[in-house]
Amino acid sequence: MTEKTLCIIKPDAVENDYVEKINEMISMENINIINSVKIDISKEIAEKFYAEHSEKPFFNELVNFITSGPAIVQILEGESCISRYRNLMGATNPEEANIGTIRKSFAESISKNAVHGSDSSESAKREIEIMSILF
Ligand code: 3AN
Repeated sequence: MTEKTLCIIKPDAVENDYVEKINEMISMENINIINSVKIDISKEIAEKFYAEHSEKPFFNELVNFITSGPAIVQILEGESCISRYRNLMGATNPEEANIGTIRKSFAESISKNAVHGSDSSESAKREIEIMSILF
C-alpha cells in the first residue's frame, strides 16, 4: 500500500551538512520526497508534535533540541514507507543501530539522533497534519 510518512532531519544533521546524504539514502529505497522545507521549528509546534512524550524526563531536552536550529521537515511517500523508512533510520540509540542505517551513519547520541520518522499510520497522519502548515 502506498503510504505517506513524516520525516524530520534534525538540527544536528543539518548543522553537520548530512541532508543530501540522508536524502540520497531515502531515494535509494524508492521512497519519494514529496514536500521538503527548511525551517526553525517553533516551541509551540514542537510541544504539540512531541505531546505523547510530555510526561517523559527527556521532554524538555527533546523540545529544546528540535528548536535549536534549522531542521528539514519532509513528507515521504512510497510502498509501505512508514515501516521501511523506520528501518532505514535505525534504532533510537545510534549505538544500537545497524550498519547501513541513517542513525548508525550520522547520529551523535540518543538525543541528537539525526532524524525522526512517524512510527505508525496514526502517528503519520497526526504529524503530517501538524506540519502541513509549513509547506
Ligand atoms: P524514535 O524517534 O526512534 O521513534 P522515541 O519515539 O522513543 O524514538 O523517542 C522520540 C525521541 O525522543 C527520539 N528520537 C530521541 O530524540 C528522544 N529520546 C528517546 N529516548 C531518549 C532518552 N532516553 N534520552 C534522551 N532523548 C531520548
